[in-house]
Amino acid sequence: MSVARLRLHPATAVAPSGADGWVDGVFANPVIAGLHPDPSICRVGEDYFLACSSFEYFPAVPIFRSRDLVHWEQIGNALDRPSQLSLPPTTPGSGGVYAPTLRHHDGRFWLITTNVAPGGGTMVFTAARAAGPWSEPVRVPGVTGIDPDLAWDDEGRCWCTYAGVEQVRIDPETGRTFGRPRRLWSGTPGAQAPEAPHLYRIGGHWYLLIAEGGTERGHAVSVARGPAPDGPFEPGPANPILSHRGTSRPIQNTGHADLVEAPDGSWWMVLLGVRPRGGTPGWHVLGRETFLAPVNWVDGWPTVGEVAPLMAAPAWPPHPLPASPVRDDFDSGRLHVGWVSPRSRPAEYWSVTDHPGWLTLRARDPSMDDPNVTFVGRRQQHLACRVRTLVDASEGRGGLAVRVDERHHYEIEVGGTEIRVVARIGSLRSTVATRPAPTGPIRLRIDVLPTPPGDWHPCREPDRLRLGVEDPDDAFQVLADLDGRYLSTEVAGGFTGRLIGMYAASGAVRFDWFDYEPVEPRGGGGSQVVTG
Ligand code: 6LW
Repeated sequence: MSVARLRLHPATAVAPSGADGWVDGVFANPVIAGLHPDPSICRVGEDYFLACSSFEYFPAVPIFRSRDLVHWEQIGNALDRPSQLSLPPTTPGSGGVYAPTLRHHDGRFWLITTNVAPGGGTMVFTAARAAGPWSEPVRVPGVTGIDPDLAWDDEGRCWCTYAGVEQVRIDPETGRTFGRPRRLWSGTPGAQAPEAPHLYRIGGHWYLLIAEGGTERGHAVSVARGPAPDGPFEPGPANPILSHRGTSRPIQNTGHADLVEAPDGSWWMVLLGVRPRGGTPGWHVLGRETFLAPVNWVDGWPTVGEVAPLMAAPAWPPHPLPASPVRDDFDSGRLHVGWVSPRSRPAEYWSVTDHPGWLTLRARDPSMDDPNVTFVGRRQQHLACRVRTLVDASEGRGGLAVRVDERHHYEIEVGGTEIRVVARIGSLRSTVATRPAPTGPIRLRIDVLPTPPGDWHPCREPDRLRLGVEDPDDAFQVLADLDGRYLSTEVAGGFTGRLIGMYAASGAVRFDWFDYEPVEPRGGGGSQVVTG
């Protein structure tokens, strides 16, 4: 690895500017920001496809496409019909759908994943197009571990390798398993949680890439190789090939990786990482995100250097995407693929056609504390952002919420004659501010403001959330200014991050539009450009 200090224009000293994460030969990490962990990638011709975990959210398993590995567009969700996935109200936060593997084989896309919710298990789905429609699930009851992988050998036999690390041969068309699962490799002696295996045939070897050390600060990627898909496997000489443990690097918890070869023969790794902020122990608020790093081969083993916020771009030209629009006007007659809801989103509880041009939400459970609250949200994907909505609560009660799970959320809501800010932190619930509500639709707003890195103190919060209303003259009236650490993974626990969205807690609540506006350069801090 070599580290070069690029002479960046002062305005771009933190990261390439604007929505484009690739400027002047430098790309910005993460490449898919916000709650998008456990990335799995495959390439078909010139296109790359990627899938992520989605936990208790529905629709599940977001699918992305890219032409250049840096710019990713969400093209669907693999599990977007209730017949494919059931997440009952007993599904806890961070339960549900874990780490998928996405592959293209024999002219079809294959996806294998685990629903850890009651009644779930290992499931295989197929699709002619990655955008869907995806098939109904084929259940694989003989695979009882998380993080299943699919790999085919030259005889067309399919090997399913999963956390532990164990392996069993399966028929992915029927879900039948052949023989008993076998322990393949336990990773580095002493390291916890050997998981996230991916098996590849590269050259004359079969490589087994795994994560180990747990998905927290000790997370790491290690590799082994052998002559056949079922081993025996010899650990790599330089394991772990990637870990940021014990470093002060801005990206932490690096692990759970997958490899892909580009058409030019270069190799790349997608992996999860987090961006902790604030004092000690550091709080990450966006969940585990997807990062990209170049892979070099040394003596037949893959190696990876530091995964940095700014890295030397691939050798091919960028394929940028149009910037995401700030506003969703709810005018298209359907919901964008990025909108998700906890556990389920029954058709009778939401509509963009009842009141054309408005999203109407009908209450189920009565508050954001409840598993089946009617909440439609999107991932918070930027450390600094501004979110606004125009809400008509004349027939109900609801508003704008930032949610990690049922026990960790802040919201500003309108109901009756009052606007109120509610904070739920663990078992504590408090109305922290109230104000009389004017008549007619009201503009609610939440600003997320990260603490500047220079403002360090051992107890400094990662960010602050300001919740309030916009007056007719656009002035922002802040009702509450809350510490963001309580909506972080380090406080809430689990595997997810923040969602921001709209909810109805009673009656019918209508939203004319929803704005999500990043107010920062990308890249998450750091001015060094790292090359592979
Ligand atoms: C996933 C496991 C992990 O199944 O976290 O970071 C679990 N790695 O591999 C949930 O995402």
